[in-house]
Amino acid sequence: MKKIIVTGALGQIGSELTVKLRDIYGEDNVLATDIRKPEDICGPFELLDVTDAKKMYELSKDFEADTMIHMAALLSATAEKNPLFAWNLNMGGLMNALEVSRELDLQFFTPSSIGAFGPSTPKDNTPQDTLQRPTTMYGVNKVAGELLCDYYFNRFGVDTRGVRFPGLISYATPPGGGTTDYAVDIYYKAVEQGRYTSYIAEGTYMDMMYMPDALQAIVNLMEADGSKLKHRNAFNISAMSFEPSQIAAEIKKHIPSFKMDYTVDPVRQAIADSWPNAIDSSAAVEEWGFKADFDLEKMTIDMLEKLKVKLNQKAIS
Ligand code: AKB
Repeated sequence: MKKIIVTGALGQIGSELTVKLRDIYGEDNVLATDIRKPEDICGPFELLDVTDAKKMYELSKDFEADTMIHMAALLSATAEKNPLFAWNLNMGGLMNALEVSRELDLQFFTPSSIGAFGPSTPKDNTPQDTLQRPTTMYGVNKVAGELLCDYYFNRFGVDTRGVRFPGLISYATPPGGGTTDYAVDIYYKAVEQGRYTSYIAEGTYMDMMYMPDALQAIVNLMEADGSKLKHRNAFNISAMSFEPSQIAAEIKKHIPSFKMDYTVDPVRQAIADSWPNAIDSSAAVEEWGFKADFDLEKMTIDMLEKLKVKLNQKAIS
């Protein structure tokens, strides 16, 4: 990766990934693009609607990109509200990005998700290669995306790579429209109000990861020796699996007065129930050395410290 175009660069992952890539490869070597303008522009930025194939091609060519990191997509809960729009954006954007990568010979990354699994998938220690019959539009998009990326590698030799991300947790940019977002909101509300109402029911386990580990995983996979990759586009990766009362208990260690109750949202609960409890990341470990530094305990310490500063507030204790 030397000259990288990033789509969805103002999103939850894109905003932090762009900063990390610029630190590693140089500010002028990373072109950030998004459908809206950033509040402060620092570094190369262009407006891009990923359904506009011509503009995506022109921006990539003019920038002399050698890598495309395609992040623009709707997350699970938003996609469920407007499935047709999700299909058009998630699949249309991906097809355009793959085509541009084929035409300009770009290395390519796009994320899949634990959402690519469904209720018939084994729930615990979910294997790398297993049944994938998701019941959400987001999941349908992710499975189709994994297959398309494999197709572009096998058929056209495009160097496509990807991971199945779990829920990602970060203090920097809030997520929007995901099912796992409760695990981000809970930290904000703990610091701001000392209490949280969870829309996910007690006992619902999902895989999660702290953002620094997710960003490092993208860099490591893209830098990995391609000849060693057997599962190019859909590596299971996870750092931890927990359910709401466990994250609440961890927060309570630092904010003893913290309280949590539940008002379950049936739509997001149904999505969560269709996903695995805990996936097996061993293929990623074996093929390109995936590792995560943050567990629930370490992540909670960091999140609360950083949010206290960000929200300019003494944490409630
Ligand atoms: C979501 O909840 O939609 C995402 C994901 C797990 O892909 N965070």
